[in-house]
Amino acid sequence: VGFRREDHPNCSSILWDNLFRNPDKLALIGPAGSLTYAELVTEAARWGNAFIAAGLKRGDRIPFFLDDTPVYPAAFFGAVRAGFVPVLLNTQTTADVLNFFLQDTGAKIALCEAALARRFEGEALHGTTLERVVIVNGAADGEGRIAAADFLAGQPDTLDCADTGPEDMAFWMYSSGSTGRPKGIVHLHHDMAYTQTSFGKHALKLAEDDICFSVPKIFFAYGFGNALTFPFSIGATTLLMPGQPRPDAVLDMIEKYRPTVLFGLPTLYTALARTENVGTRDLSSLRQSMSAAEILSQDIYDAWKSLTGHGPTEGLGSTELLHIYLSNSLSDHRIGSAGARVPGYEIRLETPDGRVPEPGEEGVMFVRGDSSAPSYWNRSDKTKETMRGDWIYTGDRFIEVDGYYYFQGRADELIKVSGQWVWPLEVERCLNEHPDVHECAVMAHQLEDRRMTLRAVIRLREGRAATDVQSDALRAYVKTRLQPYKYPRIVDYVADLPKTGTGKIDRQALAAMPVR
Ligand code: 3SK
Repeated sequence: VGFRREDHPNCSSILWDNLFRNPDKLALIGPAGSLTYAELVTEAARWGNAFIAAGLKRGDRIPFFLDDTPVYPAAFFGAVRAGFVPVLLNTQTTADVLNFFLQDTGAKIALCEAALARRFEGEALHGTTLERVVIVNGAADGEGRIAAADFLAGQPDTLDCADTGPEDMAFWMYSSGSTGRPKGIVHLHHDMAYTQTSFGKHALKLAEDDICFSVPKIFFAYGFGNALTFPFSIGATTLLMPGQPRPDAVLDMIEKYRPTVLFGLPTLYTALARTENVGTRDLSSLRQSMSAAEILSQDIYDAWKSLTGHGPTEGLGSTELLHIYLSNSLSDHRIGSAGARVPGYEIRLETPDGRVPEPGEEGVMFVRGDSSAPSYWNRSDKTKETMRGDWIYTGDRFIEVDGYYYFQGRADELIKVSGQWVWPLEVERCLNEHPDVHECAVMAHQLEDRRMTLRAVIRLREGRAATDVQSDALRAYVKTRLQPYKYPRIVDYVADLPKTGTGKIDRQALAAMPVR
């Protein structure tokens, strides 16, 4: 893709280059405020200078426990330009995991959203090296806390770039990981620019007059690219929405700020498409919608298309690769496929016995591309499992047809029920097609006698009753569409499926929920 690492010694140039290109253009808009590129660069410079003045050393980590407001890009770009390493934390993190993050990063200073400040004390701070918490978008209370306005007071509004190189550590994100403790994923200074050269340029094709609206938050690699890397790389505008992205609030934002490109997950499109009176909302500003991270069903694709005139373009990425490496093209959607290889990435499928799959046979996916994280922080065991030479082992099983890849589930998900093998994902997809099902998750469940069985957790559509008759009807539906032994033995109902901070179905939380 014509990418030269040496051209990207510090990722802050993605923002700073706009000073020469279009200083008066709006870089960001939203309920928390608007800034032109010149104003955003000034803010970023003040943050960088404040971190230097606080005594941080090159490579020191700075945890960000922040919502999506103008402070996020300002503090991020200021920190990386000054040679520090922001660590983008999921704001739904519980105190025990937050404590692990703070210990793992060895941070002296962290940034915390005022509205989340109560979560950033007590158990979360116990035994950490933290000396100061900068409270953002609100007042500071208590020892060791300082309000951002005081932290930034008197700081110069220009900032020299630290003497970093393309291979230096730039920022981290933590994997949410389905099991075990999260892993710190280390990204380098050239990685952001690589995602722009690959996905941004070849798949997304933004123009300078685009307004990007990423409902997934900046701390999630998908949101980070959508809200910062891609719009700033070409001088477009990003719309930042703080707070809970409730469907009505997202629709209000679209009507008020008129974004041209929407980024979401299938759960968002499902919720939006099923919002009462959505047909009366003005979605005419949207010319394109992207979906990633989970599989998009045909009915949601169709529903979104009838509302906006276009179906969501589906892709798949990972935090290890920083952004998307498989994508449908904007003009050719293969529904049910995560897409084709994005230019700049190589894809390889491997069968369990190490072969290239025969046509129609599935294999586990490996991906290679220059935005891949070289390692997990302090986890040589996990680094060896995932980073295999230049290749990243994804653990996702796919079948390839005509260059398009179809997700078959995780490599470690196969379970034996009544002596026969079942992939839970196949059952989940089947149940999702039932007209009474709004959303569902199907997973393995271990019975008291240690046998494995299949459990479905279902949110029914409005007005459908969670009765034994309904459960029997759903089981019968699966039995007639798949091999009969694949029906879910346990059917549980919930008012809403729990979601991770990144908007995916929280399967760990579901597994911990008592069975009815
Ligand atoms: O889950 C995904 O598909 C994804 C996409 C882009 C960046 C990061 C992730 C995890």
